[in-house]
Amino acid sequence: MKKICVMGLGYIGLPTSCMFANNGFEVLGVDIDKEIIGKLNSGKIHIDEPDLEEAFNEAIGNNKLKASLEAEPSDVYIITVPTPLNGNKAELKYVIDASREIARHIVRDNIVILESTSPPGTTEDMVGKIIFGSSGLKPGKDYYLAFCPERVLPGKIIRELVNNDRIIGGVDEISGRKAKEIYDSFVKGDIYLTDLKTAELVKLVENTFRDVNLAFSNELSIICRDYDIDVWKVIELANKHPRVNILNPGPGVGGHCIPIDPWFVIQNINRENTLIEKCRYINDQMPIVVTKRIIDLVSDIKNPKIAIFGASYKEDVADTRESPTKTICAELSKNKVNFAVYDPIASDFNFKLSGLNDSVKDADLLVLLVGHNAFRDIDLKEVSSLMGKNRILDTRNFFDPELAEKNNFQYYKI
Ligand code: SAJ
Repeated sequence: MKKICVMGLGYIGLPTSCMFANNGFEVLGVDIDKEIIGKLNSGKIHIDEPDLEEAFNEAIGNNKLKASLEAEPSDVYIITVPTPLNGNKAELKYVIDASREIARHIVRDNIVILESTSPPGTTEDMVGKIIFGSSGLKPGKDYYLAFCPERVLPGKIIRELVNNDRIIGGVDEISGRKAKEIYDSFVKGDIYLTDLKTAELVKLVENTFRDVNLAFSNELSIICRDYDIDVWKVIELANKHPRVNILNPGPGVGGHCIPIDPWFVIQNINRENTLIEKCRYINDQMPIVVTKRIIDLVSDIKNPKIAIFGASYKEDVADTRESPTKTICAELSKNKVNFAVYDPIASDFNFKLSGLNDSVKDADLLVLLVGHNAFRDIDLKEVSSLMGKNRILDTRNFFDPELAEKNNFQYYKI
């Protein structure tokens, strides 16, 4: 049996640790956060994700997973630390720290795998060099080095960890094959082998492709307003073409991957006016565009109140990081517009969260920013009876316009 040390116990590291622990490995999860380590070792998880608790309980129950502040000698080291955006560049300090920690323990024939999303070149030029600098061990010669990015969708992490295809880049062919053997323990999808830099760019390109598509649909939503045409109808009909697949416009692009990874693609190349950069700006503008629309829709009301539905970055997840709602709330505050936010799932939001009734009481405009399934059960009749003016701005094409109008709402969408 092999021992795996997983560095970083966040959204990817913890579920990945559980999968390895439940599929034949002894796993030590390492994190710098004392609170997280204490919580995990007392049998509780700090991440809200379907099926994760069951997987974690199995791993802990079988004594296959432990959490610690420090790494230990292991056969395999996997780095799953965050690589956030700093300015418009990747902040790699956590990758550097994790590599240094691994360098303290690594011996010949170990396997080191970077999973954290990183600019091309990071695995070899940063992880490989740090480990060589401290241990004198060369990747491909003395130990195996690979990059194996995650591709899972928050809300479906466990299912997608098992079923998605994966890409692995190796510093050499055998490193790729060694890493594949490890993931083959639980991955049912196909695993494709390539070189390090290609694998690093593939990960970034996947999210950049989505960002560019989203920028297109968001720009379309603005153009359609100029023409006074329903953007949702345009996209629905255009998507009937067998080779067209436009995503849905919305109040902005959130999360900690799609708005960030495109910057990693262009950060180290000397090019101006890239499509990728323009798309980033278009998507980042959307919360401002939506705020202007909100203010416009209540411009006839003295001291209007806005009820905002949805604080998380997308539907049916609790995560509020990089959520468009945050920017919209900040803009409304700046413009001294009174608002209340209702979200039945979200946690850790920068602005106060209210209950359903408090949020809509005396509100003049209900703005739906996130299409949580839980909102489907809302009784629009009751909501309209509590509101001042009955207006809805639906940024996700979520409500049935006929039903909204039947319940005395003036219904607007983006
Ligand atoms: N969004 C729209 N319209 C859409 C789809 C999404 O406005 O039609 C918005 C969402 O509301 C959200 C943002 O885009 O604010 C991002 O959501 P998402 O569901 O597109 O992506 P993430 O960030 O939850 O997960 C992505 C996934 N990447 C791709 O689909 C290419 C996931 O597979 C990756 O593993 C993940 O990034 C990651 O960790 O990199």
